[in-house]
Amino acid sequence: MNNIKLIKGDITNLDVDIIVNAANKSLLGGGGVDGAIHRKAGKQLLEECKTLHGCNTGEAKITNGYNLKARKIIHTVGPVYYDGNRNEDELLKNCYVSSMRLAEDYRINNNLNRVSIAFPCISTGIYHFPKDKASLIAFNTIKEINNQNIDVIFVCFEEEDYKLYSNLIN
Ligand code: AR6
Repeated sequence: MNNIKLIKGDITNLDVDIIVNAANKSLLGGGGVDGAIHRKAGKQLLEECKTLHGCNTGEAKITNGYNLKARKIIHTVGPVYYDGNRNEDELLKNCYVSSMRLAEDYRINNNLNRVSIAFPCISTGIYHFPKDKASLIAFNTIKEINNQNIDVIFVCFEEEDYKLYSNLIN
């Protein structure tokens, strides 16, 4: 499992190929990590996002990184967590699967040997997905995909998430 890493901090500072945004269906910005990414990437990001016509829950779309150090941003829409009986687990898993697919497309289309992708803890903020269950889904999905050409970094903004992921990785 040498291609999975964990860091605590702000995803907008990372010098990686791709950062993932926990967006909403409009893809036109919002609070949380989405707000932070749009603020730092600049207005051109919103202009590109306007051309994408939104995104369904569990799916993902890619844009340029603009003023970020990251070359690309993959915007994925996590599920809003209600009671766990509305397909929330599957939809969250789909976010990781869709994002990894786009990352692999990016790698192939640009003739790169490897790419690095950083994920925030999708859906666990404003969308209230339970953090323990979300970390398991994220970690197990990435392990299951097992793409040795993609370096995955889980970025935890909160200490609670960092502890949960540390227990999974070690
Ligand atoms: N870097 C890394 N992680 C962050 C950062 C950051 N700069 N800021 C927050 N987080 P949330 P959601 C963490 O609420 O639950 C937006 O309005 C945060 O601690 O950003 O998927 C969108 O437009 C939490 O662990 O996303 C949608 O409407 C994680 O990112 C809605 O929120 C996700 O929290 C999406 O809600």
